[in-house]
Amino acid sequence: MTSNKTLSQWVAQVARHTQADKVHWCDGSDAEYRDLVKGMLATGMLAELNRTTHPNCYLHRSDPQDVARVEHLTFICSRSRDDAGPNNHWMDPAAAHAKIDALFAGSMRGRTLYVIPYCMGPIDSPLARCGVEITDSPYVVANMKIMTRMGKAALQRIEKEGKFVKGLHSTGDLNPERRFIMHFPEELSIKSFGSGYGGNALLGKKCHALRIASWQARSEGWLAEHMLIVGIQNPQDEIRYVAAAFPSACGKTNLAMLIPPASHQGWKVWTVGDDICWMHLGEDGRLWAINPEAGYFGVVPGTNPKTNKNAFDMIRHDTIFTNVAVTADNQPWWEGLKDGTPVTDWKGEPYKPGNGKAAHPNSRFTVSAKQNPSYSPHAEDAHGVPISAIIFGGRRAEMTPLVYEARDWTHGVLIGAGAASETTAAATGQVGVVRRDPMAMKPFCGYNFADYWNHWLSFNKRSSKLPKIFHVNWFRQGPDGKFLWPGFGENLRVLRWILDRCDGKAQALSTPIGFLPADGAVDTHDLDVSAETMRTLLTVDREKWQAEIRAMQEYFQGYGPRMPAKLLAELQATQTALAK
Ligand code: OXD
Ligand code: MN
Repeated sequence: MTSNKTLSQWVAQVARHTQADKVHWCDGSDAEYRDLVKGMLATGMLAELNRTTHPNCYLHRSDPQDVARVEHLTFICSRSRDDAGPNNHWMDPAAAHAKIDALFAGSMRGRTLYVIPYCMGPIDSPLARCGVEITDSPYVVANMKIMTRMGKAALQRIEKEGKFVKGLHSTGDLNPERRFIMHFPEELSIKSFGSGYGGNALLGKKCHALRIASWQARSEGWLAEHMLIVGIQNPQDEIRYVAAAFPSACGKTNLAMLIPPASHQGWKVWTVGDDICWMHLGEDGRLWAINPEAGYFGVVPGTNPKTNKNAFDMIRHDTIFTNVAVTADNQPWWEGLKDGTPVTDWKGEPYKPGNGKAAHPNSRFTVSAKQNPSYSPHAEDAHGVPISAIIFGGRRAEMTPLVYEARDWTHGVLIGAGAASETTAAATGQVGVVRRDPMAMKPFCGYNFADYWNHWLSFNKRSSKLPKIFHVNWFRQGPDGKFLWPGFGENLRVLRWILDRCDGKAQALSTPIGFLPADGAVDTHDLDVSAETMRTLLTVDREKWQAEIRAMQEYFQGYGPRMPAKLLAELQATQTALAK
């Protein structure tokens, strides 16, 4: 099936070990996708949704114990424990292989083994990287078809380059006791067992494009980040690109598809990516970004024509829904959808109001990026798009201002490294707890954060044309628990301030934590937010920030001697300024 010996031998060895019934090499064609869907409809793995309102849309209900990423079962298996760092769970590679290989033994008996060659990034891009996922889940194959450039063209590229990331996946018996997501960065390989859920099972996404790619990126001098990429076009038709890192389920997809409010005639937003961004230094010294993915695996709840009309329209056809509820006429339904009434919940049981959510809070849509009305005509550019600003963000009910700007690159790296956010339903565990989530990469950095920050800092020596760095927080709440900032389309006002700062135009005040917009510098015309609320959103509470700096110091101590001295000095400078 392939001229690449490593690949054919690996497939044969896995087929023997897992005792798969059949081997299917995926060609990535639409006909193959249709056959897979047909097969899954027959076994009940998929259910067809209302053909008239949602043509070619299907519902998958995952095992109720398998609905999110499992960070506690995710391991980086580097030879040295210190290379994985305190930010990762670590296992010795030989022990990890032995443990997981025992689970794979015979696990595909009675099943088809699918071989999925895929390319992360535009197929002709020198910045793209290829992989092959072996899986026994047709649901994974269908999702990978939407999320990556999969099939023939990817296999041809692999045969030409001879190098690919190996990903082995089996759903096993979905027993959480026998579930592991293991990464072997030195071998460029991944083994995932016991889960069929997105981030654990679609190995091109978090496992390859972030954990393995971040490791590769460090050794090759680029950055693999948990960031959206968006183009902002002003009324003069100039387009500027920003990359923004937010933890999971904090609105990356919404920001990437933002619809300018009525007050902003002539503005337009173009989506390049909604989740992952690979950035390389161009010959011109700027950072150029590609989106390695070809589709979106987005959080459904909250999507409606007001919050994200582009997403709402885009998921009305040719979409796989996972763990949403359904209405009496078989339409998908989720919390935050203004119309319709759920009759069956995400587990497939009759929905009883007052008995929990109808759709799972981490229910998802899988859809091709090409269905997005704001899909950028430059999303397939082989060299990527130039980034003017990098934005870090988190979900913080208190303290963190709406927006602030780093003094310089090193300070920007500190802002990213010190970022924290309230946890969400995207991973199993408690929701709403503040945890440090540097660069929104806590669950995704494939190596020691201290080395990762050093890698970020090193770009300063390589270019004088790096993007400016900012931090935003859309989630500040008042004493009544209501959000102070309207968010969604209105976030364009903040993006405008950011881009104006990049052009040296907008007014800012220097504060101990960085530059904050001067009074009136964020345009609030036609916006129902009082001047007093704006002041609350844009002040630095020194006492709270002093406590925050102490929390960062404590966190950084956990990285011991590998911690970059430059970041500690920058933190010290902030602390001194706050004490004045
Ligand atoms: C995702 C996540 O699925 O971050 O994008 O969990
Ligand atoms: Mn994500």
